[in-house]
Amino acid sequence: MKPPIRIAITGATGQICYSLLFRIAAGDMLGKDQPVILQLHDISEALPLFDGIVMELLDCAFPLLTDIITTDNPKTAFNNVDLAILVGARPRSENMERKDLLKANGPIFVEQGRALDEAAKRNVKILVVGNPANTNAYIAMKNAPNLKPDNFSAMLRLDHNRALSQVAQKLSQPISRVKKMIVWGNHSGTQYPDLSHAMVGDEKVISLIKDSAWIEDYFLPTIQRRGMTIIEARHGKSSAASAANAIINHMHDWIFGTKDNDWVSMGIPSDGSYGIAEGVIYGFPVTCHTGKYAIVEGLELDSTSKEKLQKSYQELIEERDAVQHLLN
Ligand code: NAX
Repeated sequence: MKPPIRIAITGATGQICYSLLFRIAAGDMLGKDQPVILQLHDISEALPLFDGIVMELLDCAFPLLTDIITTDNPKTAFNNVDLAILVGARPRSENMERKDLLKANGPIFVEQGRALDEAAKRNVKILVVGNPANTNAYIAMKNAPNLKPDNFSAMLRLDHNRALSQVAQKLSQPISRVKKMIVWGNHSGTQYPDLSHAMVGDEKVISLIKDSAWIEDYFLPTIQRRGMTIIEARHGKSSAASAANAIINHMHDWIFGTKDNDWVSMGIPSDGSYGIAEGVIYGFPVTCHTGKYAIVEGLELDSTSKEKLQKSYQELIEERDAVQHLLN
């Protein structure tokens, strides 16, 4: 048996985690031969909710689940972890502006960045899911000076999967044939789901989709507003099972590598590519090999795409400026 991998998960009594924990414990993320230790964090008020979750995890009799730790202390949660999935955040309430959400959630990621810096393994892989995910990841990264920027990432994979699925449906193709999708930018309404490099088999998606109006009038707004559409359809509850699935995809590909001749979208610190300033956590097309991600370089962008990339970048710069006081 392999030694267990330690996985910290925050917001672990929330709705995304109610799907996520069970799939990780079943081996969906790290494989059916990889034992795991779950180090679960939530705020003090939520601790009683762990009782039922732990009972249910035990009742599944997962052979791979070696141990479960529950805590309200980030340092205990992050102690010696190989992977950290930061889901915990205050949800956006009605009439709450994006900047209010930043104000409410920013300090969480200051504390968690510091705790990761102190307690996690030096090669820890960190995924920030809690919104606003890109800027929260940026705050955590800036508060963890002893970790490297490439320890950090933010989740764009749900947007990426949504885009794959819409194209597969439009062209009546199996999802597995749709490749080279990109979602650039911020996990927000300014994100840019870009079909210009996407392929089905040997053919370009944009030549297969004859009507360009479908792309501008249906595809882009559908992906950009999917989160809100789900909230309406689920009577106020946001995406949960699909978000958990995207977390599993993101971590799996980061660890085990992306497929040949394909890439995925991840929010990662820019290295200056595509006009995005170094360090900004931005959605890029990336390939992963031997546990490391790398931006796909040299893609041609037309002027419309460049404009859309810049729009999302400007939003991230505004978010960064709004949280200056939280940066180390
Ligand atoms: P829930 O409200 O069900 O759960 C949130 C959890 O965070 C709760 O357990 C709560 O106790 C905990 N929490 C609250 N304040 C905290 C604090 N100060 N420190 C630590 N934990 C705290 O939300 P859920 O539906 O699970 O969503 C979690 C986050 O994921 C939200 O921020 C949501 O917006 C974000 N999402 C991000 C997505 C992405 O693609 N990046 C997609 C799905 C999701 O919308």
